[in-house]
Amino acid sequence: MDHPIVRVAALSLCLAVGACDGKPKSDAPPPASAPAGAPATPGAAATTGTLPGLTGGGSTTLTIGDPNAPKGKTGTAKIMGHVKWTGPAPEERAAPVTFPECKDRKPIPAMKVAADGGLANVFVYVQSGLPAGAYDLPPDPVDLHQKDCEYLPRVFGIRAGQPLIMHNDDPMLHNVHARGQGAGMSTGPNSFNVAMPVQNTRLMRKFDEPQVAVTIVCDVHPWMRSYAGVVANPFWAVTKDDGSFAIEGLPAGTYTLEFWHERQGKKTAQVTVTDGQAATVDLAFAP
Ligand SMILES: [Cu+2]
Repeated sequence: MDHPIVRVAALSLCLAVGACDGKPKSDAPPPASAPAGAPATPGAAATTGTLPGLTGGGSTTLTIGDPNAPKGKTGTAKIMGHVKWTGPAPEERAAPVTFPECKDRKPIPAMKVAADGGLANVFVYVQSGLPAGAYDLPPDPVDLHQKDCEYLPRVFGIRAGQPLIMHNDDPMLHNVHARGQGAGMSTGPNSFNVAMPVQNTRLMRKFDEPQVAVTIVCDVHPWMRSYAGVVANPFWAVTKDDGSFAIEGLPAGTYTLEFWHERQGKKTAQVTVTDGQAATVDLAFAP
């Protein structure tokens, strides 16, 4: 069983002896992200804990949620739709001419647009309208990989307080520099900066509070970007390559959805859903 706490313990040892063996773990990594609307795990609405043995910036002690808050409500309603880009086809980024260690890189464009205009990597979530309540954290961590000089995934959702496992799959130094929004971009909430010099090592962190989105950069390779939509409820999705998304398990209600894109900013839409029904919300970003 590959429990986060076990991995943190291994990391502590790793840091204590000053080096890691660099051998790949034989266990399979957990899914890259929890599916939207995944069943909640009882007993995790309020999470308090310490993360031993971790160095660098950011919080090591977290208290997430109100232990006395009612459980967050779920249901059988669904929201689905497509996000499109209506402007001209974006130009591809030029490959870097330096950094020979990154020759295998497959650049991930900021504007990932399908032939019909479908826009990928838009973070969609229920911003408001849910009944008061605290949602249990998903049982699994979220994984962020550094592979062939890119972060994977480019855009992901994570709950405040949910473990983020950062992997360096490359035989070179990367760092994971999370910049929370606000005055102290590199020191405030949701901010940390950890170096990962050794291949096949992992670190764990958590984000402190909901924020869409936290930018993650590598200070060694300036094109490397990932974006974390840090949310307080399980109702989020990232648009697929065709621009489609789906959020399931909602209680009936009227909600404000927010759509966030790294280049195009934010848009909101109102939607009303009823039990057992699917509502469709299509949205376009224009130049
Ligand atoms: Cu890097």
